[in-house]
Amino acid sequence: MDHEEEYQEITHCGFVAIVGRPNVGKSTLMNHILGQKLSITSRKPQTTRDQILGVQTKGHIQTVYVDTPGLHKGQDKAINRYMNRTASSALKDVDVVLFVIDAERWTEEDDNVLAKVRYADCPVVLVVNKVDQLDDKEELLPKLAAFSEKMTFSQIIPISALRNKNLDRLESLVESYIPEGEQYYPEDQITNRSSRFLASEIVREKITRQLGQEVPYEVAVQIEEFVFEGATIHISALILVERDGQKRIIIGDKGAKIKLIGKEARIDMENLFQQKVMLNLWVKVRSGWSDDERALASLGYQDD
Ligand SMILES: Nc1nc2c(ncn2[C@@H]2O[C@H](COP(=O)(O)OP(=O)(O)OP(=O)(O)O)[C@@H](O)[C@H]2O)c(=O)[nH]1
Ligand SMILES: [Mg+2]
Repeated sequence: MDHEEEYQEITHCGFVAIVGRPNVGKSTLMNHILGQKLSITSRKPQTTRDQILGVQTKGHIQTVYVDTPGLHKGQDKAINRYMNRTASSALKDVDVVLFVIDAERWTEEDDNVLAKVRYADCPVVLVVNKVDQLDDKEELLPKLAAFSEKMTFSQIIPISALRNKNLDRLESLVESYIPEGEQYYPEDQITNRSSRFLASEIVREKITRQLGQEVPYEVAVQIEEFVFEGATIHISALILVERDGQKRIIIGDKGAKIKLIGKEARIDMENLFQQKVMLNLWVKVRSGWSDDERALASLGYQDD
């Protein structure tokens, strides 16, 4: 017998889709499990637009979390169709599905998600998030009982992603479903996304967080320059909006708003890249980009 083979360590590797309607805390959950901010988050729905992988390698187990855009209805631009398609496709070829809901209430949009996860051919775990927001803790048990009627879930786990409550239990459960297999990513890799992509998302997060209701959905960010010069990364980002009024809002009075967005984005980039960053932001109007398939593809919103 070949001794090398005999002593070879058995490894595990698997994919975990994080799905749910917008704003339930999917990206917060992935970031908090990984202990690293990879996916942008905000109080507004439809923050995430793409699949973003978060890779966690703990010794012999590699778990690849797939954060997805919130599945939604009622808007039908090309960007909405792209987001819904992206989220639905994550349900294929994964080993576990985490169906995230808000403990506060089950909505029609959750029914819409349920209709999709029902046919997943792997275990589906219902993750009941934001339990910290329930005024009365007594409410939780009857709520969990009601949610359990929706379909036969493998498990139902109440958590607070933001407050790191019960995440260790969720992680152990997820790991129990990860099959044997060769690890897909090197152990020091944490995402499939490029630094350019992560930089553009950070800018989009700051815009989403800084601005009022109507602007965020119509903003895209394109990285024009990403160059290393000595110890500094020089980054130029172009912010695309749909209308002239939105450009004025983003720039703000005497440029105050865009200055703030730039400062916050730079701080996050320096944390993520562990390097000094010089960031330049530009705003441009490109009407109709969010409903134009070709414009979307040129901005990187295209199916793999
Ligand atoms: N109180 C509380 N807030 C939370 C919790 N988890 C997430 N949030 C907040 O909920 C909001 C939405 O969080 P996201 O992680 O962006 O939600 P998402 O499901 O990824 O949203 P989309 O990308 O738009 O689909 C943010 O303001 C989070 O801070 C939680 O456990 N408790
Ligand atoms: Mg998200």
